[in-house]
Amino acid sequence: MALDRPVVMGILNLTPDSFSDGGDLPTLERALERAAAMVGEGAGILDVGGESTRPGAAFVAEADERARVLPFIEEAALRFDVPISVDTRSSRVAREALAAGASIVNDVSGLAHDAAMARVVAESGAGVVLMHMRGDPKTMQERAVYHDVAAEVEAELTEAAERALRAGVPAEAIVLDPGFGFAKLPAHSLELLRELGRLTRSGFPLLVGPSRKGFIGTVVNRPPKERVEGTIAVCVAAYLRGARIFRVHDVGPVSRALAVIHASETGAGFHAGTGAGTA
Ligand code: HH2
Repeated sequence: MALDRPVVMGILNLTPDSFSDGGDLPTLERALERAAAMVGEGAGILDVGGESTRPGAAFVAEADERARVLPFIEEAALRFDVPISVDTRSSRVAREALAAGASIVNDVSGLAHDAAMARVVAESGAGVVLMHMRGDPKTMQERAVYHDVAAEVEAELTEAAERALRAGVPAEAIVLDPGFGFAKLPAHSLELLRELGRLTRSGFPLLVGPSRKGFIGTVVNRPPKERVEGTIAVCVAAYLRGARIFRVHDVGPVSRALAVIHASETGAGFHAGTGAGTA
């Protein structure tokens, strides 16, 4: 996937227990309204999930996950002209989501959780986001031990990409993600952000998902919904270090921040005279 401009991926958590927005979208109608608002504010991808993967999150039965995401995907695929990504570790949920209209699988386990996932992705021709983590959401923080976090994340993401390629996923379908907050202490996420440029050496596009996360909270000392400025700061820094896809809740503010830094870096997307003022 060659990306010459930043793409914002809007988060739709259809879960009761996500760390920042659990229970915010209790009905299909509310979720579709939120999705429409996100597309209107510049989302280039909608990422829908039915399982919270925050540290310590409870296991979700596959039937519940399917019931949460499939009706939304069927309807959203008809209404919106942007790709839909399904945030799942389950190959069955992924297969059904792709049949319902999704075209990207966002697997926070990097194809390690479900042995059939790589094949489902390869056979469907879907895009795939391979995120770095260790273990599963219940135990991952115990495994947040690194000598050189960027080098270890790079090596483990390379293994995930090799798993995908061996299963027949084409290289152009693969996107890598350092997994901020997954099996990482706040200091690890901040160091990864500083060293993010090292992860572009693989040649795969880079996605980041810092939205409202705890490593931002430890710096600004604010609850999740008041971490938008911190999220923007991380996205802009990540953009400058080569990230091109940004998974966030606050689509409008992040899209506008990225439009400015992208215009400054490339001259693209500059509409002279359309600003509210000239000061
Ligand atoms: N973070 C979360 C979930 N999915 N996917 C990718 N690719 N990258 C991420 O950083 C990422 C992700 C966790 O955040 P959120 O969806 O807001 O919360 P929860 O897992 O509690 O639903």
